[in-house]
Amino acid sequence: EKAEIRTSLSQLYEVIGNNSGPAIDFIRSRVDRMSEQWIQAGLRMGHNSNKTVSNQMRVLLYPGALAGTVGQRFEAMVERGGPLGELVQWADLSACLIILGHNITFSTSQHQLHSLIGAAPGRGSCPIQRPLTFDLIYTDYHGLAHLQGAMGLAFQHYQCRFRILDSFGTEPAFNLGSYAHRHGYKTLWGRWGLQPLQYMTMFPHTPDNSFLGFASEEAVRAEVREEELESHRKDRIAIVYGKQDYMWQGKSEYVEVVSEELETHATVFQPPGHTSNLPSFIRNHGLLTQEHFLQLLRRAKVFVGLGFPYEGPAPIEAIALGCIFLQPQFDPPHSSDNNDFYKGKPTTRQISSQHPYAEEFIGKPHVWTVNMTNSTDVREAVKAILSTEVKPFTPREFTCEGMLERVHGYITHQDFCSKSVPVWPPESALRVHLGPLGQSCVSVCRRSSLVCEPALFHHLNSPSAFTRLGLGCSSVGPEINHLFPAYNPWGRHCGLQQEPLLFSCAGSDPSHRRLCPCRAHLPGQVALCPDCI
Ligand code: U2F
Repeated sequence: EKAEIRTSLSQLYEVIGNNSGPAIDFIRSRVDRMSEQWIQAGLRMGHNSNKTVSNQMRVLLYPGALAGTVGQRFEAMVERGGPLGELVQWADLSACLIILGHNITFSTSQHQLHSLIGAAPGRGSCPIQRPLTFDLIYTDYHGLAHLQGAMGLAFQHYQCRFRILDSFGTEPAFNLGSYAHRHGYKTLWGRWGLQPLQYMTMFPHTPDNSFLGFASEEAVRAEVREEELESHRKDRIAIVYGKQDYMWQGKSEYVEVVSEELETHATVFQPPGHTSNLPSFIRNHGLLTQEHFLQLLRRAKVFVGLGFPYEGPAPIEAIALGCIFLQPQFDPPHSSDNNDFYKGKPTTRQISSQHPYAEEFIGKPHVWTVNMTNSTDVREAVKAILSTEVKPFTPREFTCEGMLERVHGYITHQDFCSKSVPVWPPESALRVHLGPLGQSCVSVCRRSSLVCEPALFHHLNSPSAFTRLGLGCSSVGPEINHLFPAYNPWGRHCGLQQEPLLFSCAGSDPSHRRLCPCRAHLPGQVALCPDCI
C-alpha cells in the first residue's frame, strides 16, 4: 500500500490517546496548536507531484525517556522547568508521520512494549521469537535498552529498523564499542554499533548522523489576515531564556545591562511557597504553557540566552517570531573534555556558544553572539539590536514543509537493512575534497558551502581515489581508524577504511589529510541534496 498525504491529524489523537501524564499533555497540545500549519504544509507537499511516493510504513514510536523509572523522573520535571526539547521533537515527528500517511503506534509503556514486540513466552526458559510487525521503530537511547530487554536475540536481527532520537549526536568513533574501548572514546551512551545515520539529531550537528530537527511555530498564522500582520511591531521588552533559578547564577551583571535598555521578563519556574532569587527588576511569569510562552515571544524584541540550556528549540522559535537572539560566546569552547553537561556524551564537538546552529547557520541580524563578561560589549550589542529591524525568519529546514520533505526523504531512501553499500544519495552528488592537515570533513566541506555526506565515503575508499587527487602513495593499506580514508604526507601512506561503521565526517588529526565526500544541499535544508528526493 502506498502512503498518501493525510489532511487531518485525528489519527494521532487516537494513537496517543492511551498514554497520559504531563509529557503527553505537552505533546498533544503542541500538535493541536500546530495542526493547521501541518495540514497546509502537507497539502503543499502533495501538490508538488514529482516527489517519489513511499510505501505505507508500520511505525512504532517509543520515547524511552518517558517510560519506566526514567520516565517518572522526566514527567515530574515537565511542569517544573525541566527539558522539553525532546518532547518538541516527539510531537513534531508524530505529526509528520501522520501527515505523510504512515501507520503509527505510540507507546510510553515498557509493559506494552513487551506485548507489541516481545518474544512470546515459550516452554521453559526458551522464549519464542515472533516476526517484528513494525517496519520502523523510532526510540531514544533509553528505549534502546528497553528494546534489547524485550526482544532478546531478535534485537540484533532487527536493529537495522531502529531510528534513535539523539539530540546531541553520536560520532562513529564512540558508536563502535570495540573501537571506542581501545581508543579512549568510551562513554555512557555510545557503543551500540548501529549505523551512525540511524541516530537522529535535533540540529544538524555532525552529518554522520541524520538531522531530524523539529518544526518551529510560524509567525504568520493561517487565520491571521495579511493586513493585520503589520504587527511585526515589537514592544521594548526582553525575555530571558532560563526556566530554572540555577541557570541565572553568576549572570546578574549581564542581565542588568540588558535591563538598562529593555523591560526584562522571565519564565522561571517558581515552586509554590518559595520566594524568588531573581533580581527585583525582573518580571517573572513563572513557567508558561508553550502557547503563552510563544505569545510572549511575539511581543518581545530580544530573547536573551544565559549560556544554558544548550542547543534547544526555543531560540529558533524566538527568531521565527521576530525576536533577535542575544547569546554568550564560549571561549574556550565547551566540550565533553571541560564541561559537565557534555561529559559522557558521545561527541567531540566544540560548542562555541550557547547555540552554535543559531550562530553559524543563522547569524546576524537575527543572532548576536557576545562576550557576556564584558559589559561594554554587551551594552553596545543591545543598543545596536534596538536600532535593528528584523523580519521573522525560519530556516526552511525548521518549517513544517521542510521537516515533511526531510522525513519523507529519509523514509523513502534510507535503508540500513540491505547488505550492499548505500545507494542514496547517488554518486552524482559526490564532490571529493582533500582536506588540509588537522581538519575534519565536517569543516572541509562546510568551508566550500557543501556538507559532508557519510553515505558517499565508500566511493573514495580505494587506491584510485588517491590517484585521482594526484596523490602518490608509497604504501596503501586498510586500517580500522575513524580518520580513514586519509593521506599521511610524511610516509606518503594512503590509508583505507577497513570498517564501514567507522566512516566519519567528524574527526581530525595533525598528521592526516582527510579524503572528504562533500555534496551540495538545498537552500536552507542541509539534509537533502538537489536532485536527491
Ligand atoms: C534543551 O531543552 P529545553 O527544554 O531546555 O529547551 P528550550 O529551548 O528551553 O525549550 C523547549 C520548549 O519549551 C517551551 C518552548 C520550547 O519549544 O516553547 N517553553 C515553554 O513551554 N514554556 C516556557 O515557559 C519556556 C519554554 C534541549 F532541547 C535538550 O535537548 C537539552 O537536554 C537541554 C539542555 O541543554 O536543552
